[in-house]
Order: sequence, then structure tokens, then C-alpha cells
Amino acid sequence: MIELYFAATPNGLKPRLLLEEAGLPYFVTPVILSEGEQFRAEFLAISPNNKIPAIIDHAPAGGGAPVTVFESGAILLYLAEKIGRFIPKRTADRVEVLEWLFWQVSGLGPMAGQIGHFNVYAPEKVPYAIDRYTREVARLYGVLDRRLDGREFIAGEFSIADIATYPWIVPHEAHGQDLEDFPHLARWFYAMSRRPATLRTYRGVENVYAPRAPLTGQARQVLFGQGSELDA
Ligand SMILES: N[C@@H](CCC(=O)N[C@@H](CS)C(=O)NCC(=O)O)C(=O)O
Repeated sequence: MIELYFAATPNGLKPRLLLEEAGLPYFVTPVILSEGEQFRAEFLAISPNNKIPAIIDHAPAGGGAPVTVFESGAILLYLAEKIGRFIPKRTADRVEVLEWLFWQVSGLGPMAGQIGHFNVYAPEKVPYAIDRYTREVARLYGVLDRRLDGREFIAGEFSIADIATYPWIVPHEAHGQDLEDFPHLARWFYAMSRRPATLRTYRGVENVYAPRAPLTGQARQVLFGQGSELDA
């Protein structure tokens, strides 16, 4: 059984989407980020970067002690390899999936996260930051739009590249993007939205930014006030 340390954020929803697609048995351990549960010692032992998602595989392949994994990209890869799905075996096909998986976790996710922060959470409007990150996310959407021209999925068959990317397109309005500007991306996005596993994953998830807004001063400090020392 897989234990998923989860909050309903784009990164949290990625492994849940995979688990739903795969039909793998799992249970959720909620992590309330605004209350600082990500800084608890038990959680840090699994996820030293104090971020969700993380998993514990209580029944790893071949037996042995439970396996813990943090970082959404590593989790998707671990689970895909465990079940032998959503990641091709052939080297050339596999590397394409990995390219787009890494593109998502190192580019789209962090940049969209920044514009989400400045549009939704920043206590004042910072025009330079809003302009900088809106443009960068538009550039990334453009890259993905061109990639999806003539392709049903991001890399070959449906894969962890699609699973990683979809939750970061869901909040496109909060990211200042209009899908009408990206027709190939829009076609892929609406097809992804209609998949039964997507519908199950997003049941009850209205707005990934809503649960944490408006934030109390204490929650704001927990989420955005951390320095190098653990002080939560
Ligand atoms: N690179 C990480 C990013 C994870 C991440 O940013 N998680 C956020 C929620 S989407 C989080 O746990 N934030 C809590 C905090 O920063 O204290 C991944 O892909 O797993």
C-alpha cells in the first residue's frame, strides 16, 4: 500500500493523479501546510525539504523495509517504474518522457508557482515581479503549445510527463494565462480534464489556491517567512 503525504496543491495532486490512473491502492495522510505540519520531525524524516508531496511505499517490490520518496518528479518516476506503466522502456522514448518531466519540475512548476504567489498571495502588487513571471510562464506555455502541435500527449503515449504537467495548467487563470492563446495546449488540457482518473483526483478540489487564502499572519509566516533555520 502507498501512503501519500498530501495537500491539494499542484505538486500534491501529481502523484494522486498517477495513483488514480494506475488504480494502485493508497491512502492519504493530510499535511496542513498553513499550520506548519510540513516542519514536524516525522515528516522531515521523509521529506527533508519540508514540502509535499512525499510517499511511503509500505510494500516495495522485492520486499524489505518501506521505501520513502520525496520530490514529485522522483515520486512519479518511482511509481511508474514500480507498476511498469506511464514510462516507456525503449531508451529513446524514455528519455523524451524524462526531458519533459524535468522541464515541468524545474521550469513550469517553479515559474508558475512564482506568478501564483505574486498574483494571489503577495500583500502588495509588485509590477516588476508580476510582469517578469507572467512573461516567463507565457513563454513556457508557448513551448508546450508548440510541443503539442500534432501530438496527442507530451511525449509518445500518455506518460508521467502529462501527469506532472496537467496540475500546473489547471490554475492557468491565476497564472495570468488565457488558454485561447495556446490552441494545442488547450486541446490537450481539455482531453486530460475529461479522463476518469482526473475527475476522481479533482473531486472537491475547486481552486488550488483557495484553501490557503486569505491567510492569517501566522500562516503567512509559516509558508513564506522561513529562513535557513527551522523555526516553525
Ligand atoms: N520541488 C518540489 C516542490 C514541492 C512544493 O513546492 N510543495 C509545496 C506545495 S505545492 C509545499 O509543500 N509547500 C510548503 C512549504 O513550502 O512550506 C516537488 O516537485 O515536489
